[in-house]
Amino acid sequence: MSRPVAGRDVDHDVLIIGAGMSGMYQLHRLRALGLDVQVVEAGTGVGGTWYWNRYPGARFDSESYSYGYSWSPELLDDWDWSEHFAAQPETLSYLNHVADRFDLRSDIRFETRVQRCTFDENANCWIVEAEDGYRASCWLLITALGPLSAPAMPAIEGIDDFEGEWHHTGLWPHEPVPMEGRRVGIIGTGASGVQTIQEVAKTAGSLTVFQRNPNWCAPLNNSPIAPDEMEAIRARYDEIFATCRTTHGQFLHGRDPRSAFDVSDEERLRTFEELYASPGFGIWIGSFRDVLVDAEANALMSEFVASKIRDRVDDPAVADRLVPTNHGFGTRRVPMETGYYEVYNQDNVELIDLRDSPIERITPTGVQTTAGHHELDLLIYATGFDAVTGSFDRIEIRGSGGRLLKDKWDQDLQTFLGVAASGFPNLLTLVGPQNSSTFCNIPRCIEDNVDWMTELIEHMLAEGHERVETTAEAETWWADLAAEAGSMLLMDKVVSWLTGFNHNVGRNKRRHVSWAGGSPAYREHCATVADNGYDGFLFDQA
Ligand code: NA7
Repeated sequence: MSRPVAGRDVDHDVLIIGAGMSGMYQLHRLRALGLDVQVVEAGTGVGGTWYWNRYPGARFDSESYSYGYSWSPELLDDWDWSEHFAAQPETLSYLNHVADRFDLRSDIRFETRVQRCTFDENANCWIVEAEDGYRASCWLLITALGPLSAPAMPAIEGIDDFEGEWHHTGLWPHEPVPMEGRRVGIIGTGASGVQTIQEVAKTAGSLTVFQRNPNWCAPLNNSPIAPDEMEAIRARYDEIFATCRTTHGQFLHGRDPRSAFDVSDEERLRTFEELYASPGFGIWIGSFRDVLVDAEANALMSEFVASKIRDRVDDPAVADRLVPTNHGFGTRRVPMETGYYEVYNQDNVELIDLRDSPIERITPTGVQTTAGHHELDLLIYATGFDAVTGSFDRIEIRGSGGRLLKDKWDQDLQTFLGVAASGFPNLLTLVGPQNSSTFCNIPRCIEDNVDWMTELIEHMLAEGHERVETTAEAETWWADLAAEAGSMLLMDKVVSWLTGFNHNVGRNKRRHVSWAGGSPAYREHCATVADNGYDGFLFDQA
């Protein structure tokens, strides 16, 4: 039993929900302050996204060495990445290694799915209850739920009728799922679908891809890292992380300062070709400065990528279906691929365009579209997530006066810096809504958030504060700023999870779920708030 402030009688000083990358690091930081910290985690192991998303082909789109934690020189010293963009099993091994190296597991309770969190106004603490009967009180409650951790099934009739095997990519089983010789169907062609399709197509007897809207995909250009190259990378870690801090989304790719119209047609084409041949997200976020904000510049880039798709797909009619027409390049999340378009040249792969023939229903033996029935042995749902707020909604979180967080956010999604919500004292949300993390090389933004949160808690301990809460004014200010920052981007007008949509779960209008103003600006706002005595927060005021 710990008593951090004023002899408070609680089970733990801090309880963290989630043992993914943010929960793990937050645990490490707060333990170092001498606090009693308990993490609860629904899974049987650490890793969050990398624990759940075990689908075939899952891997980084960030350079591996820009993705790992930066806070321990020892960890940087003893971990070697084998590829520039590591596959999921390697990342999960890395996170298990971190858990072992820093003895994190001793403070993590696994297989604990939190059901309810209730703020006790009189005792100034949170009561956390889980499905298995676990119940604990804590002074501070920190959510480390991840922005993409509530998998969403499609709203299609007959979904429970299918008698074959089926899986959602975000809830993939731990045991291998055989593909050889089987009739496999997949619904969804976002980042997860694309990675799955290019892998499954290698061995499936047949693969039927049900595509509603094509996305603009670009080559990952992955390669192995030889031991001497890893040594050279290790020697540059300071420089690598310093570079990340300067870019909009903390990736290693900074934007080209030129306009697409500053250069000749030849020079523009040469630049596009170079980006297309270079590894990682450069093609998305390292292009001319106006490509993601100016429709005409964007059209040039889209035209270039469309020509690449047409070059790579043999059948022009199939290529046509793979070229997006309802949004420009980079205005939705760009799935990174390795041989994705060539998959459609294989005899065992068929592309079904759901815009021509929508799915009518799932049947016991397959998928019925308006054009015909597809018999399947295995059906894969790569249909994404109830992004950003979905993982909060699954928990009954009740703040002051018993108000439900879901109701508050359904009514009006407002947070202060993405880390706090008014009416919810002593609740801190790591990488929460309107945080910079969804537009980020996420571990970099996680570290910023955790470090900032840790300083806030240190401040509370130093000042003897028992209670912290943001104000309605502060969150309105931040939500307005987030809306304004997003409005500059072409993607602001496009329907995707980044703009808060998901028709499967009834999210049918624009929501500002993220901070699109860039990581450096986000960090600056956070620093200013702290420098001004945590302006925007009230301490010890009920
Ligand atoms: P996404 O990017 O949300 O993609 C989901 C895909 O599923 C997308 O192609 C959707 O088509 C499709 N979808 C969803 N519902 C349906 C229904 N009802 N019928 C047909 N097709 C459907 O999720 P991902 O998991 O790929 O990626 C999420 C993030 O994880 C990604 O951005 C990375 O950052 C990691 P739509 O485009 O809506 O027509």
